[in-house]
Amino acid sequence: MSLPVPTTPANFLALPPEQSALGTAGAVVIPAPIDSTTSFRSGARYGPSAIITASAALEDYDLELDVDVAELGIYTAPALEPDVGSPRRMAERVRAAVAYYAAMGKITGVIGGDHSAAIGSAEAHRERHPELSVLYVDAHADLRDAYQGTGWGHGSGARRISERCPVTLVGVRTLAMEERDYIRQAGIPAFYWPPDGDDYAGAVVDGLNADVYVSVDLDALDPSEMASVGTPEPGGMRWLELLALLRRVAERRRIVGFDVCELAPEEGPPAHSYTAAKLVYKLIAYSLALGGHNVGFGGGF
Ligand SMILES: [Mn+2]
Repeated sequence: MSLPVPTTPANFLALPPEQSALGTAGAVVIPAPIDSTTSFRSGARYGPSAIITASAALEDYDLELDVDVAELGIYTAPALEPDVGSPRRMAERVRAAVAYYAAMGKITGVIGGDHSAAIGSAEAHRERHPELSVLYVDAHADLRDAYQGTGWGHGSGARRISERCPVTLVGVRTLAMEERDYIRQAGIPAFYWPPDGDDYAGAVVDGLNADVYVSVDLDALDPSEMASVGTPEPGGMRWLELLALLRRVAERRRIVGFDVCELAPEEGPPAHSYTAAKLVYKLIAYSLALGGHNVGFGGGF
């Protein structure tokens, strides 16, 4: 027997059991509260709980897509336990968790946590989709072979992924010379910010394969709209510019999984935790209601 009074479920979007059960969920949100590899301001370990708390305030109905996102079904997985002794073992832990839910046919969304979570998450999807493209949205290139003693930290995420499958960088506006050299040598497509063409999103999408994994470091956004990150970088993407890009990807390709990383809620205003939660919500809606995963919502968008 359940408690005979209204309650607020402690899951993503505060969904009742019928909309948050694993069996019927279209998407699984996987909290990864890790920040042992952050290099400047830490606190991303508090990101997943801040995102889930803020998500309770989101409307289930998405005005842009004319879709009730709650009806898509979102299961919130138990938070992964950090392995602070080894970023490499942590990457394997994330990979195994994402693989577990992806094998059920779910869209997986890892919520960080620092951006090292992208390594294992992208790898789980690459194993399922050999032709996977990774869209890596970040103010930084994350292409260092190793940084501060590990090659599996948040400064090396795109580098490790690029060794397994194609990576397209978007939003980058600061770079180490080592990273510049690697981009040239390995031929990594890098769409720097601000964009220099008229159709930034179109040019990005044209280079992606049919199945796409989307990895978002929230510092890709401008600090005016997203200050709650460990390494803020001025001159970034605006919220609506990021959404327009992600929507275009979802319309023209199939988003099979994603991560949203680096929310350090104590580094910025509470409003920015809400922004991070809304990005997770938007990625779920785009992934499931547009393009290759369209679950059959009638008309309207
Ligand atoms: Mn970054």
